[in-house]
Amino acid sequence: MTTPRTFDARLYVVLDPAVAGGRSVVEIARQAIAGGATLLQLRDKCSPDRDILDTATAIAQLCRTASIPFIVNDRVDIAWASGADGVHLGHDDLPPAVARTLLGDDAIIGMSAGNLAELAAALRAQPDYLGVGPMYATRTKSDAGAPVGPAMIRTLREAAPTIPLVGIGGITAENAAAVLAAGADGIAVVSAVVAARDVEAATRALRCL
Ligand code: TZP
Ligand code: MG
Repeated sequence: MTTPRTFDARLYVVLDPAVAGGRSVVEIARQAIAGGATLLQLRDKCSPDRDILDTATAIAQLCRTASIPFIVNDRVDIAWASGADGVHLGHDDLPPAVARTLLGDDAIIGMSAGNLAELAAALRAQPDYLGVGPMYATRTKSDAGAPVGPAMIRTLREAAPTIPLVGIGGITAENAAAVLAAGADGIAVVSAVVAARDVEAATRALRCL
C-alpha cells in the first residue's frame, strides 16, 4: 500500500494546444497559474515529441515554482523526462501499474470514468483521482461520448466515497457550480481557460466558484 498523494484538484486546467488559437501553452500556463489554477495538465495529441518534451519541461518548471502539481496526459515517457508530477492515463495508455513502476511511488496517476462500470475498472488500478465526464457537451474531445451530467458525480461519489472526483467536459463559469454542488472535488477545463482571450481572468472566474 502506498501513501496517499494529496493535492488540490479544485481547478484543474488542461492545456491543449489544439484550442489555444496558435498561442503558446507555456504562456497560457503562466497566466492560468496567476489566475489560481491548482493543477495543470499538458494534453498534446499532435505535436512532435521533441516539442512536447520542451513544452512539458517548461510547464513543469512553472508549476514547481508555483508549488502546484503538473500532470502529462497519456505519455509516461514525457512525464518522466520533463520532471512532471504524474500522468493521466486512458484505457489505451500504459497500465497504471507500469506507470507507477516507471515514475515512482510519489507520482500522481489519474484515470477517467464516465459510469459505474468504468469506476469499478479504474479503482482496481488504484488511481489518485478520477476525471468524470463529459459533464456537458464538448467540442474539445471528439470521442467524449454523450454528456453524463453532474448526476454522475453523485452516483460515483456514493459508490466510491474517498477517491477525488474531478468533473470534466463542457464546464464553464456558468455551469461549474452544479458540478461542485454534486460533490466533485474539482473541475477540469480545457477551452473555458485555454481558448479564453484573457486566460488569467477566465481562470480567476472559475476559481471563485
Ligand atoms: N475528457 C473528457 S471531456 C474532455 C476531456 C479531455 C474535453 C474537455 O474540454 P472542454 O473544452 O473543457 O469541454
Ligand atoms: Mg489519454
